Amino acid sequence: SKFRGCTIWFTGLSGAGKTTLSFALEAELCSRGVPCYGLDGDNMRTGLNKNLGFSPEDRMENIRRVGEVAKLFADGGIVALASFISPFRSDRDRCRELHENSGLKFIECYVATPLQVCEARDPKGLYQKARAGLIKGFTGIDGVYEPPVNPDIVAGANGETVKENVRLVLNYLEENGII
Ligand code: GGZ
Repeated sequence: SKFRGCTIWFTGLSGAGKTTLSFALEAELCSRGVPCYGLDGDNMRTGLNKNLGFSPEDRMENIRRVGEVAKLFADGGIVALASFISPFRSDRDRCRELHENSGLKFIECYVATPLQVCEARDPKGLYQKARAGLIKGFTGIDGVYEPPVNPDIVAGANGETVKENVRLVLNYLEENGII
């Protein structure tokens, strides 16, 4: 194939736009004939990871399993698009190591939408519930989020449109010989 498999890992707060960006990117890659597959809470937490909640231990295990699954996709020549809060730096770093030990590229994309913007969007009303104390340990409210120190790509920090963010990631993939 003229394409290489890899994992693009989107990290950021709830409501930051990780899944939106990865869906738009998936559509664009598909239209160019690049094999790709989106992994997110909706398809991982309802199946393989349905026994996991949101304690720090469960999030660690969620990310560990997702990392292993993404690696299998990447190894199969597919661009795996993983969209998870993945709040802990060490968990993301372990996913990177797992890939690089197998000679696979791991691209960390920080979707850096500020908490204030995420909370104003509140598409599922979860921030409101977290503020009211109805959800404990909600990321950004009373749960930690450790931003990447040296992300490969930063999207969404300055109110870019989805289209602009898709462009940003595509440019990176082109410049790095992935597509
Ligand atoms: C954060 C939570 C929580 C808590 C439920 N903290 O906006 P969403 O709804 O779709 O994104 C959030 C999703 C996070 O799942 P992840 O698998 O990405 O998380 S992690 O990487 O930390 O394992 C949110 C919902 O689940 N949700 N409770 N306490 N987000």
